[in-house]
Amino acid sequence: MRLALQMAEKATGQTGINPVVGCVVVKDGRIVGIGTHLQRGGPHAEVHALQMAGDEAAGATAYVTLEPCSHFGRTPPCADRLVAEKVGRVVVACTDPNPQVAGKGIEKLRSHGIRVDVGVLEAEARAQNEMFNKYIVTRLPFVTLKSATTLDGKIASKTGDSKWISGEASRASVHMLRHRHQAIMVGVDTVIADDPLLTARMDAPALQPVRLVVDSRLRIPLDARVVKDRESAKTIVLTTNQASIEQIMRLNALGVEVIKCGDGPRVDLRKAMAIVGEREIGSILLEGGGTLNGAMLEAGLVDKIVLFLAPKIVGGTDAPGAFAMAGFERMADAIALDRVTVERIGDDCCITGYPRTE
Ligand code: AOF
Ligand code: ZN
Repeated sequence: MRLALQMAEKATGQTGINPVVGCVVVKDGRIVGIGTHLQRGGPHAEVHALQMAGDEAAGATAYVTLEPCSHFGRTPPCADRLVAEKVGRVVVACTDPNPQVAGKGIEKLRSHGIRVDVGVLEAEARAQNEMFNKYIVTRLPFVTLKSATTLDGKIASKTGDSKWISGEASRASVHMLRHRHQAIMVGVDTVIADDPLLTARMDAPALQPVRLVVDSRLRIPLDARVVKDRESAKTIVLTTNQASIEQIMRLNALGVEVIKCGDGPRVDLRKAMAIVGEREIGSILLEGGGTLNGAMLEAGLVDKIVLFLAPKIVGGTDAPGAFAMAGFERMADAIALDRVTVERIGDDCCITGYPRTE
């Protein structure tokens, strides 16, 4: 199961809204087949592994990180395939939250007399598909808020200088984070101030997430890099019904899609998430700045926070922070994080956690 999890982990970012899944088939103490779901529309992990196992699958044990599916999706049900191959036993890490499956895969296997054990390395398996787990039941994207701040919580100096807060190792891991999400989201002020390219840049070629820019009044410069660069990734601007038709047409002519999210003066972020979800974007890396971070957090739309804390102090009362919000009067009301982990990356400290929702 550990091997199956490791194989699945490597496919993170490349399966779209689908989960990552690994499968290892073992017969008489030998591994006879291994497989990973590599791409949406492609074979599921079990099919790859059973293909490799061939005749050896009969009577073997299949270790799968996710409950085998029971439905006809882009591919036939894996449960049927496991039955047809006469696999003797199936060990499952966790059940599939997809309402089309949700226990039915396990039931189907058992009804054919196959022994099924569930819950091996369950927590790891569930965490590995945290983005899929949210999307498949809510149709809303899983949002990871990423920021890099100084020890005093600033994302720029008082003059707006923001290059470079975190160290090289942290910046490299941000590119991996981008690779692992289907979209990157920023506010238009970030585009105006930093003119970022918003691509994933790694040693090996990376997958390029869709670029989402939240821009209520369509202030995005037509010569911004996210507009001019049409090759690396698609750019979508999220705006309001008040946006000027002329500006929308100018952006469209440059290959930028513009989506209206609500009638108010600001983008309705909840609506925006629903629209993005409808387009089968199941995960977003939110890279701010402070105003958008704060608004997303206040709206309860942030699922996870990844904060790189750099060991430096820039000061400046007016220097911007990572979360611009009205703020709470009492510390007891502050947004607290659960399941916090701390990792040292170069000289920086990377803090990860999940905003408490209750
Ligand atoms: C498995 N093994 O390797 C995967 C599963 O896109 P489709 O039509 O192929 O189906 C995707 C759904 O199937 C997905 O939502 C999830 O419930 C399940 N994924 N199941 O048995 C796999 N990737
Ligand atoms: Zn399947």
